[in-house]
Amino acid sequence: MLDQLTRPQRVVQTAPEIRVGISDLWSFKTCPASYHFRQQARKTKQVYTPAARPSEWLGEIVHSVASTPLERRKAMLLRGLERATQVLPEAELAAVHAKCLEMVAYIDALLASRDVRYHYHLERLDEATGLTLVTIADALELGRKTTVIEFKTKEHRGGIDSKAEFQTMISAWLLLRSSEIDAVIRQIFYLGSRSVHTERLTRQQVEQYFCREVRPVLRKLAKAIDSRRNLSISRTGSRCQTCRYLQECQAASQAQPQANS
Ligand code: SF4
Ligand SMILES: [Mn+2]
Repeated sequence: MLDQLTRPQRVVQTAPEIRVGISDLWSFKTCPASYHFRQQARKTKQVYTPAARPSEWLGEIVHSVASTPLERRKAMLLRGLERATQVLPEAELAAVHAKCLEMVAYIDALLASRDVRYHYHLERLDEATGLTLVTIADALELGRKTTVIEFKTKEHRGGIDSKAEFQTMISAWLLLRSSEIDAVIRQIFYLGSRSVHTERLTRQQVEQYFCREVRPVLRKLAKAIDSRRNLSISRTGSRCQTCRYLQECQAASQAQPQANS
């Protein structure tokens, strides 16, 4: 008994919280190496500059301008275009400018009479894997019909693309886990084609999707982080053409010892 009382207490080490953004998770799901490069870029505080692709600039500028209060929008738009000047030719810059104004006007028209908060932060620990999921929804309408709103600058008609599906299901899961509501509406504004996908998701649908599509990826990621392995697996494919880590990835593969050499 005395021995028990006098024995030094074991210090319980609690593992540091691991926060995973939805885009990080998507990146790990599609190509673990891109997840790894993303983390590296974050650690070294590397500022990401979109490549010479007008579509990337358009996405970045539309998202920032739409969520800025009216009086500061012009400055925000100019700042985005100024950054783009370094890599985009003038004609493409003008097209980004025009399309951005058009897309933001479309978002405004759709959201004019709705009580919406932009850049809405959501997060929650997933007890099953010990990872904390974090995201910022493009916009959120609270109230009786809680709606997760996602802007996509691309063209898309009919249904929903797989990335938007993944993103919005996780946002819905985070919302449902933190509230009593029994359903969430998701709306994807495909700005390039001026089409809107609207769908009501019940708690059961969201839970089922999460268990089937999200938790297995979280488990794999938790294991990979824990063992410090499998984070360099590169899944080459058509996605490499638009991958922002293409240069780093090519450099890393050249540095790998070649078999039979
Ligand atoms: S370039 Fe391709 S293989 Fe390399 S990280 Fe990007 S997506 Fe993965
Ligand atoms: Mn978006």
